Amino acid sequence: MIKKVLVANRGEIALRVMRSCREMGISTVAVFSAADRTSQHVRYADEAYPIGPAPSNESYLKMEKILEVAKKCQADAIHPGYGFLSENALFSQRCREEGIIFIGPSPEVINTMGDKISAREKMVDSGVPVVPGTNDKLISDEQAIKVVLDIGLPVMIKASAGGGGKGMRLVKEEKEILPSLRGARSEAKAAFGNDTVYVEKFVTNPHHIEFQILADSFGHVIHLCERECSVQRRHQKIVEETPSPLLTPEIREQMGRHAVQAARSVGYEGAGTIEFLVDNDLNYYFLEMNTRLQVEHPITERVTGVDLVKEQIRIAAGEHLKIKQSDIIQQGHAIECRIYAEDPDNNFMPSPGKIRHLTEPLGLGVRVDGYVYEGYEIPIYYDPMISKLIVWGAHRNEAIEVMKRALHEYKITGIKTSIPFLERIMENTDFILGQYDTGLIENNRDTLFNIKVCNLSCQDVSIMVAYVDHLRRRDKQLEHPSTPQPSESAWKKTGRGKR
Ligand code: MV4
Repeated sequence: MIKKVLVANRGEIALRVMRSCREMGISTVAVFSAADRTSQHVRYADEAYPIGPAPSNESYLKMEKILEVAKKCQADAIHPGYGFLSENALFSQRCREEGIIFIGPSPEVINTMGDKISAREKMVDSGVPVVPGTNDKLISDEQAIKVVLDIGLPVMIKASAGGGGKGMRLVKEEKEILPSLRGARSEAKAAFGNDTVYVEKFVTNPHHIEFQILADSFGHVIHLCERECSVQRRHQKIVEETPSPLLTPEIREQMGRHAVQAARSVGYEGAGTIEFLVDNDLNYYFLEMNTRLQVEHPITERVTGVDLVKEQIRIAAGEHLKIKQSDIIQQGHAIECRIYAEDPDNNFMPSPGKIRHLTEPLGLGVRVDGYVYEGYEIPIYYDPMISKLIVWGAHRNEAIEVMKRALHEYKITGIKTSIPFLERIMENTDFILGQYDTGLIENNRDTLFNIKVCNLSCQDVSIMVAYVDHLRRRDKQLEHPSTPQPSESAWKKTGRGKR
């Protein structure tokens, strides 16, 4: 039985987890850094304890401090949320040693999936398609060149300890192999303290499509269909939707079976995500597994009706999964927009500060998972995501209309937010047609990064250009009165000059 849960996180996800706890009659414990004394998760919890200074490596990443609080307040379990300690095998291990339930998978599974080479190996063994590439790490320069040329250019060199794009290099030409190898290794060494790298064939213009799975401790594994996460910028997801406009029912079923197979092959327990790269011919390949609850989980909840946090808690408490695969049907269409405290027209610079005014959207089909309130000061120490706007419609076009309406209602002043950028995505033709891949933002720079200094029409601009031309001609005439004017002034053509 789980009667008390410590939530080892902050922001919207801490609140999200506590809401499900409350509905289950489970009491909640918040932990907070010095920067989060006035944060919502502290107010919402039944108990709250300080765990250290603002920087996360002195607070939310301090395993022993968090375990000490959990023991002192007699929490039965710890929910890690996402980020921070959520995919830390040592933390899962330490919880086990202290007799506290870690709401997530075992340290063994986290380790296997955290190492991309061993994850690939497991998938190959269990018949889940992986991107053509090496099953072993690269050793010498000579071997690396041979392996790359065997696979055939272009390839990607990736860090085995990586994920999320760090320590990754695209290699298009033979002469780039060794410099890219060195670059990937040194980046991986700096980021993960491990310079092991491997090679995969490069998949051009891929989609990023992931499958949600749930697995109990009795070997019962189901999937809750996919999330289309191809709207990304610098490996950061911006918009997610389900169902994916790309998939057919047949491919969805096949991918779902492979996702279940992937989870089963490692003895997975809890909620997890299998990421796939999908090309335009609907070939799909296992990319990596995320052994945590994900930011974008609400769109899956919206179309399947399953509360993923409740299921995580029940599985961790040793209950049998009551949902069968045949219970899972995608109803309608859900879209999530991530709202960041960033200035989209200034290279997405973080925009921390005090929330002056806040009006959140409401109404049919709208869910906001957030944590900020009027007068709240967003700390600079953590991720700048302030909320997630999740909408539902009976079909995709309706969901887009609900999203546009909800973004229009959303008013946040005092800081810059990504809302105007999200509104432009909702107006983008490729997005509206559902014909996009991971290149969407890059391919639509002109319209998405419409950096306006002021409201000028083409007519206004032509008048300004003509007037400047007129002034230049007049000055020339004053300096050299005898010079004949070559042609009619553009100013006259606009109809503003002397006739
Ligand atoms: C790839 C790829 C193409 N081919 N692997 C980026 C993040 C990391 N998790 C894996 N990534 C990619 N791996 C092969 N063999 C293209 C990407 C990629 C990408 C993947 C998903 C979503 C957005 C992306 C943006 C750029 C590159």
